Amino acid sequence: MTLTAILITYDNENSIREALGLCEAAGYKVEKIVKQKFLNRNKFGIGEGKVAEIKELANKIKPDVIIYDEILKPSQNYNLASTLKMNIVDRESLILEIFERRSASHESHLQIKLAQLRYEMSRAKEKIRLAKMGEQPGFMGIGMFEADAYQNDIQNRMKSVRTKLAKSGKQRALHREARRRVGLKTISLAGYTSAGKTTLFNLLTGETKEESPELFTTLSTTTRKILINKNPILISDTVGFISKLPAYMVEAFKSTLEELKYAEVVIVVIDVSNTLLELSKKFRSSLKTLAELDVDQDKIIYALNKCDLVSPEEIVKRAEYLGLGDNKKWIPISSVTKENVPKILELISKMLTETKPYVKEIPKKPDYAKFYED
Ligand SMILES: Nc1nc2c(ncn2[C@@H]2O[C@H](COP(=O)(O)OP(=O)(O)OP(=O)(O)O)[C@@H](O)[C@H]2O)c(=O)[nH]1
Ligand SMILES: [Mg+2]
Repeated sequence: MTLTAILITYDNENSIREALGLCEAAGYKVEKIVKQKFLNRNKFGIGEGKVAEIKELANKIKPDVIIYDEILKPSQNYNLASTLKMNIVDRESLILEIFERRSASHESHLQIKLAQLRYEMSRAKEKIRLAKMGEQPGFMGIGMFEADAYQNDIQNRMKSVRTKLAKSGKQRALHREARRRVGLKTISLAGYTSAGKTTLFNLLTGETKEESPELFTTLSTTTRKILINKNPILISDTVGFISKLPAYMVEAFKSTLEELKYAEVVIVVIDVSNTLLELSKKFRSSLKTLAELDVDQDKIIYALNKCDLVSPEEIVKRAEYLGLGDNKKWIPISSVTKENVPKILELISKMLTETKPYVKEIPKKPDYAKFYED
């Protein structure tokens, strides 16, 4: 059964499109879109007048939930939910819902579990704080002792998930080390969700991994061996980025995204068919995430993918707009028509001969463990 929703989002085409994509990926049917210039107001996120309007709308449409395309503070969520008498799903929990629906591997299950527990924890802390200040009646109808027990329980569950994740991180490190020993180099595909990473991956490897216009199609890293100029190379496909993703979600996905840090070459796949505004927003967001993951700028190649949809002159303009103009490491490609794919392989090959395999001693206390500490 499909759940229905009223979507509250920003008043511009790109935000609306992305929000609709997220709703669809999470399995909601949007009955009505409410557009707002500001979603960061104090009490409800939106103005009080608008809340009244939405209440009326909700009475008429009777959706299952209200989707709010911003990260709401727990107090704002509470205020909206209690005034509208409806379940509010903010951007953060919407993304969590998608990840939960899509996750297939054991590791991504764990990562999502950790992200959910962190989400629950931040809400619990805020609820308890408000209950202490007397601003909210009780804590889910239970007393302070139970509230403490509840927090401890979340903490314990987080600890157990972290231990399991650290274990799989360790496993990955061992695999990397083994690959390094036999001199295998790795290239990784990264970029905003729906840029075409998996389509390029499938083209290069002959794989048939799922590619789709839906957001977050890929949620776990896949690695395959290919030959470039007769040299065996490993190539991996990774989970896509998205803007306004809370830092702890990047944290939760660190052990799979970590592959990017250790890869000799990172191909940042960009959907060049996006509008300029969208293009720069996604580009900035991707660079920010790569920086958070400690990925060295020098080993990045930019693949301006979907060049079959844009004229060559326009592509040059867009590359300049992104500040890539003088950078020699960008190439327009199409993973569908295969245009310039041999060219990008050549560039990769050249970079690989110039780089030494990423050498890193395994530290005594593995550094990936720190990602899962509080
Ligand atoms: N026209 C055109 N479409 C493309 C190209 N590359 C990918 N696509 C389409 O773009 C959509 C997204 O492609 P995916 O490969 O699933 O994108 P992704 O980056 O792996 O996305 P996530 O796994 O969600 O992060 C699909 O519908 C592809 O068919 C291209 O070069 N040209
Ligand atoms: Mg993909």
